[in-house]
Amino acid sequence: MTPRFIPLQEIRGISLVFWRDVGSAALTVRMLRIQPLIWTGSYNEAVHKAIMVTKNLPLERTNLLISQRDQIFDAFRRWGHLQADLDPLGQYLIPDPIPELSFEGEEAEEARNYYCATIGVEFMHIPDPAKREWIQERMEQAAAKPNQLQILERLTQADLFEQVIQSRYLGTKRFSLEGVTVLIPFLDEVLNRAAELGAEKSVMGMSHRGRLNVMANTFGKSPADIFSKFEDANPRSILGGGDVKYHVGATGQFVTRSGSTMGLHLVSNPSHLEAVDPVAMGRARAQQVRFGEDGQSKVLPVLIHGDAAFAGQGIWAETLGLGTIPGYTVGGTIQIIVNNLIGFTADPDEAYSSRFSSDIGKRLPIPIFHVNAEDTDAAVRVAAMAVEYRYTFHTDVIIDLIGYRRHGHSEVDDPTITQPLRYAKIKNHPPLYEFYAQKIGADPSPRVKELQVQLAEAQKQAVQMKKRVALAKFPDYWSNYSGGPYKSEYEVDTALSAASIKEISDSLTSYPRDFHIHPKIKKLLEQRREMGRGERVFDYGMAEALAFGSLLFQGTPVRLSGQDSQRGTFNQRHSVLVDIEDEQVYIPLEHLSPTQARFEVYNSILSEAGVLGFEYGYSRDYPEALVLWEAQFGDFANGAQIIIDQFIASGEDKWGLLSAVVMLLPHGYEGQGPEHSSARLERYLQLAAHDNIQICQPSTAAQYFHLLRRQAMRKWRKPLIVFTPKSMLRNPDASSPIASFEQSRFLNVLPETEVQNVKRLLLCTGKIGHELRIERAKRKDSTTGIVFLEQLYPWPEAELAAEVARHPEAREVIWVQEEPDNMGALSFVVPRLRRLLPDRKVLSIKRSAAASPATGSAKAHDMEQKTLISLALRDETK
Ligand SMILES: Cc1ncc(C[n+]2csc(CCOP(=O)(O)OP(=O)(O)O)c2C)c(N)n1
Repeated sequence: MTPRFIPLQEIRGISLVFWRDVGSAALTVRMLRIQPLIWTGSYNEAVHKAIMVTKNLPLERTNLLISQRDQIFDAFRRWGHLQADLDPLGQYLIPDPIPELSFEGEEAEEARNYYCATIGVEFMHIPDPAKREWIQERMEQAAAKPNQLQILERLTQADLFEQVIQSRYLGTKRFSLEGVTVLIPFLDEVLNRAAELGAEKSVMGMSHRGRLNVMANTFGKSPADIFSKFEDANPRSILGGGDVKYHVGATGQFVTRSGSTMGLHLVSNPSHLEAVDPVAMGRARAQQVRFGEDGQSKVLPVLIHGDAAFAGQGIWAETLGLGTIPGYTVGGTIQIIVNNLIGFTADPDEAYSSRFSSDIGKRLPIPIFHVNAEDTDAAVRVAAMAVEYRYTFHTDVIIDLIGYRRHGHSEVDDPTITQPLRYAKIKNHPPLYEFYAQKIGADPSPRVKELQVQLAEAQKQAVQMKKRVALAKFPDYWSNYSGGPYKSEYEVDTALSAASIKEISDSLTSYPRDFHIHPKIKKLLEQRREMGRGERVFDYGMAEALAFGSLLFQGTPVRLSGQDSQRGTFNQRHSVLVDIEDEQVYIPLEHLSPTQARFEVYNSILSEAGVLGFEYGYSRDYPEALVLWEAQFGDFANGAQIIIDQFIASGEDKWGLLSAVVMLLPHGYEGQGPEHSSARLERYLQLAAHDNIQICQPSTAAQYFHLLRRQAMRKWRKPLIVFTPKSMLRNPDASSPIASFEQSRFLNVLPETEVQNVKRLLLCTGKIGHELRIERAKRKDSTTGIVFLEQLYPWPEAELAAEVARHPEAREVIWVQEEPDNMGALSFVVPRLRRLLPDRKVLSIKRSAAASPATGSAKAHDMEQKTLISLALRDETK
């Protein structure tokens, strides 16, 4: 028989031919008189090899032979997941007809068993052959039998927990895990395997679905505690504060199968789906840094998602993008989709534009395992594989546990209204523990009875628990810090001696002898050195470097990230020097002294929500560090609004959790258009209550220096929102002499110092104050006082009252702002001034109300600004 010659594909003149074995390939070669390249590896490798060899070979007569077994397996590795049995109810993920898989025979059967059973794996998009082979090898072998009795026990616990709540608290929201209770034995295997590979802790982020179940069954929280939340035992203790039971965080201990314990932390989570992802990652990273070199092995991050949220939420896409970026990597996260094939009432085809909810994950070279959540043994097998993969290759792994949802979205919803057929089917579908017991031939009923008794007992205890269960206990590294209301005892001396300033400045303006510095940076460093010696006034860039340097010297780590933060958007920072001959970098702040603390500065990915969430998370587990996030322009921070609203502003109120994260928001009206003018001060002021955050706008370089040092050095841990300058960065009016660093501290109010006989008092914050001063000098105005409000929140009432009292003749106190009437600090400040100064006339000057913060025309801006300033400096204010 003449072998047929069927080129599968042509690559640069090479025919790729799949053949059953090398012997018959050789025969073909002889018969067709071609000059072959024989290759029996996988299809991908053959293609790769073909491309490589064509560089050196005469092309027309070159052919490549691959065995048919490889061809078959290759097709199943590539497409098998599309024919896998993944949907327990068989409604949505119906196996697709795939022509590439229409093989028959023994080899096809074998491949089908590996790739089209209850595990479907997507991994052929990973370019690294070592990673593909790793998965291939594990998929193409018989599965080991797990401890099935133990698994049955865990499934029974998980299902019974939900059933008991369902019967005791009918119609109360809990977001049952039923339909995907496989999560509990799955997590067991993840944690056990991770512990075997060196993990001592796991930081987990998850949303509502199954959260209470995980708290009870994975974290070991007592069911009585959890049930007491259903009793809502002591509402008076949390009037106006606290959070719902399925959002609060938890700490716990997991006892591994070898008897060791692993610390678990479940990150507090707002309702906003996926918002917790970057926060959990930042927390994990901070904990890894605390461990030192081995940190990535010691702390395993796990994120648990819903299928609709995984596909839909942008913040998750941003977080996924942090994967292997040096400043943010956590060495791989186990990403679990608790996939019930529904999002509230939306079906998968309404929730995602692709077959799988997980498809966004394919943008990264990471594996995605889909598992039928009714094959618990398969899920446990995948759990072990996923963790081993993470520990081998240090990347994320996605596991899509595909099940169903037994009840409505919450237990108050009736799902038969929107998915009647589905829920008719689910009604008669046995719970997973029953299904599993049947599979392994065990009788679960005695254990079911026992658990029912235990859980009923726990519920009785819960009814009697009158006290509200205490909020999270902080780790020891929080013991030196406080939250709550501001107290004057939190003030600290932030001045530095001239000798220290010189010493620090000298090191942060030095670089190795053989470093080829850019001429502009050379000059900048020379000038900074002069500043440090008191020979030149300090600008903001140097004030910030000095603040960082002094803190590092004192042992306070500093971590700054944001887009282009190494250089600084306004060319002001230059924290990383680049050698102009070989692009090697040198970071002076890392070379201050052998005992200094860790300095990190990163150019972040182009994300706001993801990166700010990460830094907030980092600050939660590194209270000793100064952790800063910088927006490129302050306006862009609204891309991170969820993190600001749900964590930074309200985390302490809802969860009792503190953070001293710093947000640097470039702000100021300079004619750069609607999106490069305002950092939306009004938004932060609206979020301010109960001393939850600090909102400041330092108007001089020294004020900025003292503010940063105050934030790091005081024991009071509160987020700090700083409105930072742009044009004022190098402006002499905002520069400071060395003396301002040697004495004093951050002043919440900068008093009027030049004018003695003040008749009108202008009150403002930031750049406009300097512009008013310049214009006042031009006009030789000797009766208008200008006072800067440097801290807007907590409202510095006493300092302000004292300053106004120094100007008894000033009958008018006028708030001047660049922003339109409906923006800026006006609606926050003016009512407070009126209450504080009942015997003075309180007025305001601002742009007229507008829908966008600023004009798009630089000339229109100039005209507006002139009008604003001249209105402020005239008497006829209305
Ligand atoms: C950002 C955000 N948008 C909308 C909601 C309202 N919401 C709560 S749960 C839910 C459906 C979530 O579906 P899925 O992610 O599949 O998780 P499941 O509840 O099915 O486990 C929606 C839309 C929310 N909590 N957060």
